[in-house]
Amino acid sequence: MELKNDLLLRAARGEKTERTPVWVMRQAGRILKEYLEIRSKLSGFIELVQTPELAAEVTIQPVDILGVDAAIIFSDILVIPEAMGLPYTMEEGKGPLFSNTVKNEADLGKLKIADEDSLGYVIEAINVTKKELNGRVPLIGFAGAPWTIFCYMVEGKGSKTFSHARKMLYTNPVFSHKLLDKITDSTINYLKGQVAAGANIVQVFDSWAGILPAGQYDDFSLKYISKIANAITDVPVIVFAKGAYASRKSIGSINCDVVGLDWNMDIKESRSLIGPDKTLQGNMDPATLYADFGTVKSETRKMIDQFGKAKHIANLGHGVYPDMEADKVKCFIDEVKEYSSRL
Ligand code: 1CP
Repeated sequence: MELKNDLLLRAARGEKTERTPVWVMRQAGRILKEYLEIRSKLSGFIELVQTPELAAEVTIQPVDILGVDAAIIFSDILVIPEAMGLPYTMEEGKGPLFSNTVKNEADLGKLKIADEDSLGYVIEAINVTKKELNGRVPLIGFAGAPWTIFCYMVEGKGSKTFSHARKMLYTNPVFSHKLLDKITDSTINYLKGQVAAGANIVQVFDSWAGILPAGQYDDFSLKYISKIANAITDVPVIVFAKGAYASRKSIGSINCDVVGLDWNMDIKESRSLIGPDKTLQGNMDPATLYADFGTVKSETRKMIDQFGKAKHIANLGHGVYPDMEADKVKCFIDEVKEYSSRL
């Protein structure tokens, strides 16, 4: 179907656009009261993710309420470990918890390679979302990067250090690569399924990129992201590797279309490391949205000025936080649209 607003896709391919497209990481399911209303009627987050009609509804809310230039399918990166055989629960206020972790060859042997059938509820949510979006804006599909998923599968929960996962890289690199391979194959199947169902672009979230030193990052993470980028041929691929300062040059050399920057990555320096070809995404400090409206606007303009008008998708440097006001997020979005269309 023809998209009425395809700014994001054109910018991702490096084409000129009338203005800078904008969306916000974690725009669905964190800050909108309309989301919390739906969520409060259900047993929890997992029920929402697994009910396609409701997942579609909360996916579209930010398009209607905030005016973003793309929707991102409401799901989580942790559906992959689940489909591979590690179920999780979402503990209120604490985050995810896995009852089993991957410790040895026997655990690894029991893991399945996920296919789109094991994630049918996400594929169905994409089908419903596409129908209801009716071509208004593109739909972003996503998955976690294999390294970030490895962190949860080995650790079993969120962590500041992911020391069990990091220990595994040093004590058993061969095993680590086998697990990363299995996650990568699962992720490729999953993303291909999302694209077949109608996702117009996909983002790979490497949220825990920043805890690895550069040499290990290239070997244990970027290699697998690169494999994914090579396998997804029909739509643009965005790679967001939070904190991967030392690896920006190598990220610039893989076969992706867009590189996401976090808010500590200097824009000019990143452009010179990544090179002129790729589109950059980001990167205003999310905490700016705690400031007054005037500051939100002036910081947004500063960001636009540094990226310039071409080859940029405006976003925050990481997701919005749950206690942020929707009006401030909207102010950021409106200012990107207004200011960039005057350039
Ligand atoms: O825009 C959106 O919010 C779309 C849906 C979405 C996305 C893109 C959710 C829903 N999660 C994610 C990605 C995700 N999940 C990432 C990568 C992006 C990032 O770095 O923020 C990560 C690391 C997760 C894992 C996760 N899921 C955590 C973090 C745990 C930790 O390590 O501390 C948590 C708390 C979740 C739960 C979750 N995921 C999404 C929602 C709405 C929620 C909250 C669940 C609830 O309602 O209780």
